[in-house]
Amino acid sequence: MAVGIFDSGLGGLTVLNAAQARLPELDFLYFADSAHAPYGVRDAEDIHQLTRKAVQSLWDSGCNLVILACNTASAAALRRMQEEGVPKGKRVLGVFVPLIEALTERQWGDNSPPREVEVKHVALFATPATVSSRAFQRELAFRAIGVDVEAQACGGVVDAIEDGDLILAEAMVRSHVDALKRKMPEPQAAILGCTHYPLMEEVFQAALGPEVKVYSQGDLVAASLADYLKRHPDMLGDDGCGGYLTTGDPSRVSDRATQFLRRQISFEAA
Ligand code: DGN
Repeated sequence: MAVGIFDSGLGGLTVLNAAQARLPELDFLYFADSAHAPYGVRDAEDIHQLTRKAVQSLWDSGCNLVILACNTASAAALRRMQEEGVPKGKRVLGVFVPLIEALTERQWGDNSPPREVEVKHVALFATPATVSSRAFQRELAFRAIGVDVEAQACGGVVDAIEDGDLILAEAMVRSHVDALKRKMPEPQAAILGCTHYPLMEEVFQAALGPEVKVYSQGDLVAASLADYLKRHPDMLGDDGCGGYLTTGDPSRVSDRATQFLRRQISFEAA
């Protein structure tokens, strides 16, 4: 009984961590496609193919439900995968919905017309692929009116985090926040639209200032997963067990993951 969590690399561990804290009785099977990370600079077709393959392998390992804990994959592949058809009894979900729900204070099933929300100026920080997909803007516009979104493509941050170079990652985050502020001097809220960025959340918050509300996905996705499983207990499946898989070098990926989560994580070859 394991829930599958997928990311191209380590970022999805921020979602896994929050999900494990909220649902300690569950097993999670984490899949990092480290051999092909980062996805954020790949084209949509490539991201779709890689994501499809990884999700299939999690389904084949007994996970009925797979969370794409990667905004880049959610933006480029989720809708297409769902349209192409998901095997009976299997499901794949992304990470946008809980964040948009929190920002617009509106439930997903609510199909009433878009309405005014409290925050008017929103900064979006994400990978180049997520920003150019405009997926966040689309989902927001579907539910809220009068929200001005300024996006900053944070090239390089994921690579620095994956390389374990947190000093470089911090410097990059500061410079991306400066660039955003030149375009939108007073954001009221900021979306961390990449699951790697919660590892840098304090740096984002410090650079943005205490008055900016920062939305990141770990806890929001975990709460939404708990709610989903309550409504769909069959999605837990009845075989498969938890663990950590990577298409990259397991010992290198384990070292990085252990460094980030500050607890021992051991990856095996996928
Ligand atoms: N963590 C991924 C995301 O949320 O978009 C980014 C990973 C990548 O490969 N760029």
